[in-house]
Amino acid sequence: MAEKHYNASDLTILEGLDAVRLRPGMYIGSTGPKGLHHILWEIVDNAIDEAANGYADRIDVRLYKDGSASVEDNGRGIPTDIHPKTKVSGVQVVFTQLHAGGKFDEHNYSFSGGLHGVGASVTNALSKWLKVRVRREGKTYEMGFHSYYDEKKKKYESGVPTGPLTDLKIRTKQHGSFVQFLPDDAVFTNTEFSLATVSHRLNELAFLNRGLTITLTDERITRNEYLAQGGEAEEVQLDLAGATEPYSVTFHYEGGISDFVGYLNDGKSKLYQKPLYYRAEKDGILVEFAIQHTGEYTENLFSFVNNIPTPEGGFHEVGFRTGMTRVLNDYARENKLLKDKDPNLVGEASREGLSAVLSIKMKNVQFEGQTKTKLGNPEARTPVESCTVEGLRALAAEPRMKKTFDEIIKKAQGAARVRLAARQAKETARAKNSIDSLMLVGKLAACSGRKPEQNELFIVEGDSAGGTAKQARVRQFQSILPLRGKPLNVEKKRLDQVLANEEIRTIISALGTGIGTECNLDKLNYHKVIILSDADQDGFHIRCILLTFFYRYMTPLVMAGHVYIGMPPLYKVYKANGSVEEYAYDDKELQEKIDKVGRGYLIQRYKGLGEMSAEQLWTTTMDPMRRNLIQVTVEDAVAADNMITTLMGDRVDKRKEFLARNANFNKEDAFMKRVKTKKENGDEDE
Ligand code: TTJ
Repeated sequence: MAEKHYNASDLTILEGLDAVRLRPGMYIGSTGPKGLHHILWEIVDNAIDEAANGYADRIDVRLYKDGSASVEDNGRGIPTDIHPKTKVSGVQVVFTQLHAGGKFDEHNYSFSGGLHGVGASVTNALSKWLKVRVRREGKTYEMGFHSYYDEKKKKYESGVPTGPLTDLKIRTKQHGSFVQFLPDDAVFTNTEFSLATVSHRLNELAFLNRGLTITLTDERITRNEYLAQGGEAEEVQLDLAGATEPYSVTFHYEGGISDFVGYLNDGKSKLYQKPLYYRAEKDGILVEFAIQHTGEYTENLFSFVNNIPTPEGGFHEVGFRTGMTRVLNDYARENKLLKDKDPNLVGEASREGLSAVLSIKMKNVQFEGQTKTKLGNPEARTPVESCTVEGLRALAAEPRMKKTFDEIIKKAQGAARVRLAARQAKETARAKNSIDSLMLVGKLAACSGRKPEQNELFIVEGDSAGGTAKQARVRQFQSILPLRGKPLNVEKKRLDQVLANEEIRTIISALGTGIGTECNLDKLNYHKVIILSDADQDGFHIRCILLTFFYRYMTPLVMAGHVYIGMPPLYKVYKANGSVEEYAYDDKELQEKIDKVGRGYLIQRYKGLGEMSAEQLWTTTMDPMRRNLIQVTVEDAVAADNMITTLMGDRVDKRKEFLARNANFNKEDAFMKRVKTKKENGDEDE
């Protein structure tokens, strides 16, 4: 007989907070930065629920110098009365029982399946301490919890009350909940909240919950410090108060997801001025969407389920797209924009240049896909489709909307014509494929290894640097693809033109995945695709163009984290006698290296990759043990799309201003700030 390790009492203990401690990953995904932020979102989600149910209209989030964070709402307050079954206060239940909380009310849309919605007790279990203050029915209550190592029991005690829920005897007319906690550094690899991450998510939540006011205050940094770092301001104006006041920002959108679409389309030309908006409930699913067509050529649909982004799509997106195509075709036929003999407009064409936000709320959510961000509930499809049809039909029936819908149809018809031409161009390109592979032989210095997981493709700016890289590489796993000149600007081109470009075709053939809807990562030849460009304006531009191409046409490649940016050093600090040679990747590091080398040093500033010898390029930029690689992730697709539009779009003024503000084109450049990145072998998550 196998040994019996567990009995019923073991199980009940393990179901408590100890289980969370033992396997944090099971509850929050990881103990890296994602997991850290997750325990903040658990608390924020509770406050959002209270607001979504109409009981709160303010949420204040604060990040403190000691590393703790707090969330406060002006809702009803977490229940303080004694729970009849457990004989402890509602507050204690919420913070010590897994899965406890208002979310499991019948009236609420509870989250499950994904990682969100594991409950506030998980935050408590993974915090050094947690404080709760509740104001309700005129009274103020407080309760604390802590986690510590119990020497006697030789184990960690997690989320233990420091005392009972206490009535502070402070009368108040206000009501709400305040929760502050310090993430435990024994659990998380890094306990520093990221202002950019928190800010981005709270902004998104404000868009998704119209009318709600969310403020974020970061006590770790003053307003002036924030502005000096670049902030989001166009013009930096420091003031006296800003020298001492913490940085604070407020998110509030009366228009909700319509404002979200307006934000996505900022700076783009629009087919009609106001986004179309609709909201309805069907079969227990709440559906809300806002759409607006632009003059661009790609589709931008941002979907959410229970306020959680679903970049991998799923059944709700299928329903939405199907519904849209149906209404537009019906409209076109009824208004004789399509003749009886004309074929239907294909959905893709009617979504060209579309920016849309789709937000649904439903119960028992199942998330699927590579990154668990795809809605797997098939029952979501039909209700979303009928709400979309109902909403768009109602809008199209309004006489004042005629011009808008006519414009949408006109644009779709134009797109359909171009698509036909594109398909023909693509077929020609396919026919030429064998020729392409032949052309590659001359350009691509392919590696000898046949294991894609180990192989790296360096896309190198310029033939000369390409030559150096070919000498420097380890032939076994490193391939070099030199790029001559600039690849074309993808933003402005349609698919057929992108495909016609030789540089782009070379990249597509080298990677092997195919593009667009046909992009298949199983066929990827290189698990690391490394862009290596000069640390100057041209290099920055080339990098942006390549990233735009990957983002738009090989999205899965970026999503799966296969795209990297190689970081050549900016300086060499050395001694004339050759006894010392140090490399610096930014100005801060330059000073450190100068200090380290001491007297009698010389500095070489690298203006381009071409100035380096093969040996130098290898040690500083290509050797996996020593190089500085930055992994590009498009978690922040909204910001990336915005930046790409600014940089590559029609707004020359914006682009110039953007480039002028970001003179340092290396490590700290704007792209790095806006598109989240991580260093190679950094976090274990993401
Ligand atoms: C539950 O049903 C009775 C009335 O109060 C409902 C409730 O749970 N309200 C509530 C919880 N409002 N705010 C919260 C909450 C806020 C924060 C910041 C953190 C947590 C864990 C809960």
